[in-house]
Amino acid sequence: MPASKRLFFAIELPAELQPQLVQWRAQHFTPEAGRPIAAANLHLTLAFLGDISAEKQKALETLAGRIRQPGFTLTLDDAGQWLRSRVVWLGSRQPPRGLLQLADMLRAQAARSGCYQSPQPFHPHITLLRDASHAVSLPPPGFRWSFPVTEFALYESQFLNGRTRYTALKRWPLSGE
Ligand code: 2AM
Repeated sequence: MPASKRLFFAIELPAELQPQLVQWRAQHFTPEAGRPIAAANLHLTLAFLGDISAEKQKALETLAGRIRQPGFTLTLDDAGQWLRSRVVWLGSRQPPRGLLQLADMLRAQAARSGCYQSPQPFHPHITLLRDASHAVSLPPPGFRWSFPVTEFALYESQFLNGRTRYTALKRWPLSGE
């Protein structure tokens, strides 16, 4: 009997953007602000699935493969902190409609397949720091990165040797009509 995996759908950041964000983060947040997410782990979650069986994974992969949606441009120009979940994040002041539609579809498919979905509205974000339990001062506005999103992926979250590692298991193109 195969073990369950902890899975989520997400958007990967372009490889060249990862070091830029890490550098910007180091310039604007002190080490006491929180625990930085490793460059390779930076991502934008679309739908969190939790620990699911291989069978449910397969069913959700089939549904994800049926999504037909064009790509979109994602602009990162907003930052914030959620003290409740103790994260500092990067996001969009105006998330593109394509991003919200994609997340809605994946979250609806996940919910119909029995994966609990938070009733809170989807707020697309890239977690930069965890364990940020004290209010931090946020970088002044004016930062901005934009990149085309042409695919989304199913990720596995593993905790190995004291570290969290996210691995893309499967990718789907955002391919228009
Ligand atoms: P976060 O960064 O805001 O914590 C993998 O854990 C990804 O799934 C993270 O991006 C995390 O968002 C997101 N996620 C959403 N709901 C989650 C949950 N209930 N438990 C763990 N991660 C969750």
